[in-house]
Amino acid sequence: ELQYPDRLNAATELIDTPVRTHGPDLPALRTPDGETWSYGLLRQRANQVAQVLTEDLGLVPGQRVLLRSPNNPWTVAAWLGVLKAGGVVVTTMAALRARELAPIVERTRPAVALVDHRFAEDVHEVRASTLPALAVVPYGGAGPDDLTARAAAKSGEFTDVATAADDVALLGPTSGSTGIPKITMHFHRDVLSIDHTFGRPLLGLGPGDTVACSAPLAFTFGLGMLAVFPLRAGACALLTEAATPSQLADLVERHGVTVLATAPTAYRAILRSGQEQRLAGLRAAVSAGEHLPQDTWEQLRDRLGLRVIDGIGATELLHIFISATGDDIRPGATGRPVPGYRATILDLDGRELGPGEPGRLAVIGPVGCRYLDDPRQYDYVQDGWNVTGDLFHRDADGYFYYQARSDAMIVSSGYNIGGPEVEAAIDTHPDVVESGVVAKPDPERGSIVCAFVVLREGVAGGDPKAREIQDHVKRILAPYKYPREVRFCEALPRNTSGKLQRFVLRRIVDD
Ligand code: 3SK
Repeated sequence: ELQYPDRLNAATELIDTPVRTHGPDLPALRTPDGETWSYGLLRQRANQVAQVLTEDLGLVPGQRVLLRSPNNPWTVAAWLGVLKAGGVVVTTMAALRARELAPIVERTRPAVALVDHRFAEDVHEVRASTLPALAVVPYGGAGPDDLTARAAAKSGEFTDVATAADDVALLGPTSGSTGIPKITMHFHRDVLSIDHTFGRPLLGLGPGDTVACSAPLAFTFGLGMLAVFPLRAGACALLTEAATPSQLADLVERHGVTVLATAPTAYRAILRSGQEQRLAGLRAAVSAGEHLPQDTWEQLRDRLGLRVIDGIGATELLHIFISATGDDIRPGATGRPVPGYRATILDLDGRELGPGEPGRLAVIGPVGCRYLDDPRQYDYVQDGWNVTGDLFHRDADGYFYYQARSDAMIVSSGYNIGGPEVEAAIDTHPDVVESGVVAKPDPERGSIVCAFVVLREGVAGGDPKAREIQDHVKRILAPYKYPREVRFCEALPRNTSGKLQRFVLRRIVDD
């Protein structure tokens, strides 16, 4: 069992302890355009952010700070600075639109928002409509109010707030299948525990490693891979705002990346475009966010000798809880519970099922699901088990095999997309009567969002209308959620009580 002292600030452990252990000069963060932040510089900037928050903005421990930015060094400094000041980070992806941010702001009520200046407009819009008291501080731009200018005026000396190990450090929104975000709460000790359960035992990073990851720092997969694991190990994270598969291959080749973490979609695209030799410098590769097909795993092994570490995690549990590495990998299986976790398969009545019997994956370990004030807590945590919403079976040796998602969630290129959220966006188009959205299997992305749309009488379907609806969705939701396929139909299949029969739509797309 993991033991932590009663008083623990995760930021102290992530940046001050490494500076003490390795000295200030090791590179902590790099960017593709040649910027390098040493551990010493990252510590100084994180301290300066903590000073700005407490001295200029009056932040007190326990208050929340919203972060919104693509992956860059100031985002890591801001993240650490909030924790140092005893604040609670509310992470949001830069891709979110105002209407997606609004419920997050409304539910978490941050005191301050630290926002990459290029993404400030939506935050100002949400502030005006939802939380006028929110102090919005841009960064990365010019002017005396920019966080970087304010930070430059500070000494860089700060005594981290002595938070309790189980004070909340992080509020991580996750889009539920309904589109109403659930806000997961994670403690300071949770942030460190993912290194004990996954980072250290499965990746074994050290000062010689450079890690790249396509996921945003705002997604806990990216937070672990680009901040928690490398910083705990004295390794370096390569932070990139652009992470298409070919850009990732380029980064690995040109920047000496030794560990890559991305979704299966990217590995498949790299293989399909014949660029896999550009990954030859990797000593480890991690795949998460969606199911890794066995043939993708085998192609990377056969063409490159790379045995990809597959894993399944959840924002609710902060990081990966089932995975395998090295000789423990059993092709076709996601793996076994990582150290500190137990897993089982439950039937619909909560009874444990035996080997070979498919059912609901349930796990228990050092991090558990805690939603902020949300009755959906009781769906996720049942009899102490975290019931993840995935269908798996296990074999007699305790390896777990993915079968399907069991709810209305669509997993596309590693992103979780709530079907009902996309439907609600499509339905705001003036020509749309109603819509039903399901996952369509896709060789590239695992699944794509496929929308069945009923148009107003007299309105013609066809490609131009489909494109118009796609553009409409991109304007109101993060663009990765738009329906890549739009099909027009006369009516949607519904049961006698009017509930959309998604399984009928799924059957149509599967045919
Ligand atoms: O989707 C996943 O598998 C995942 C992995 C790590 C952290 C968070 C998530 C949702």
